[in-house]
Amino acid sequence: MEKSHNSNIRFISKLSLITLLIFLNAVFPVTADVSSSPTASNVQLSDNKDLIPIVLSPNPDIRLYKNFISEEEAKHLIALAKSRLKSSTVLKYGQGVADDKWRTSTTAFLYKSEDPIVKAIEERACKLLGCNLNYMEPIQVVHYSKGQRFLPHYDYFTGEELKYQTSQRQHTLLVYLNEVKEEHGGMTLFPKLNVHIQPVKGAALYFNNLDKDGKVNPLTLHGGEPILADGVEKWACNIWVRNNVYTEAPQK
Ligand SMILES: O=C(O)CCC(=O)C(=O)O
Repeated sequence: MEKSHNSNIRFISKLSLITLLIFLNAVFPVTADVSSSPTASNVQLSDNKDLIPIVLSPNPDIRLYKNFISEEEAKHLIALAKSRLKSSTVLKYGQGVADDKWRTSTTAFLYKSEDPIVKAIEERACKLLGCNLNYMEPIQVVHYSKGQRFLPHYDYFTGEELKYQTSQRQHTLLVYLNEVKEEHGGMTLFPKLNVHIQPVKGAALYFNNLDKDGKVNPLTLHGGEPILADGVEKWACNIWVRNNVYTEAPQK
């Protein structure tokens, strides 16, 4: 009882704004149009997972789903990624380039449905998001060690970068593959909303990068805070779903 109470506290920032949002959400259920987002109620997935959203923000639509993947699945993704890690990149003229002013982590690109576990995770994400598998980019695993971080940025494409894409990134599902203690940093931060999420193994952070009219939502600005201690790691994976069929090679 005490343990689960503490873990809930870790999920949700102690800051008053979040507390207020959660309170308001409980008292006045969110009425925002979420037609292009996963359903706001519990989702029963085909593999019998019952995912219960914790709503962190109605606009942009940000939710946390505990136990999106199992411990074994998290271990498997980390094992696949370990030998493939390279400096993480950001997009410049349609190409992924390393830029340590912004992003100092490492990334491993998985292949689409490369094995049954990866395929099961992709299909679970599709079921949750109500999307077609061919709208999804290949999963990218990210790894941070001490001092590594990703400054606040958008997942959607803007300005020049749009020219190099045939679709926009609509849904982000950031799945935490290990737990990072609060005192060790590594939070995902939405600075315009004052929302912080501490990584908890197996949990998936969902947010919709587009608003209900399909326009990009600047409130989705987010980043990964630095890891603060020697020997501490953060592992996560990005599952991005486009607003149309994904045709490009994986880039960022
Ligand atoms: O590491 C995080 O918490 C955020 C990662 C992120 O924003 C990204 O990889 O695009």
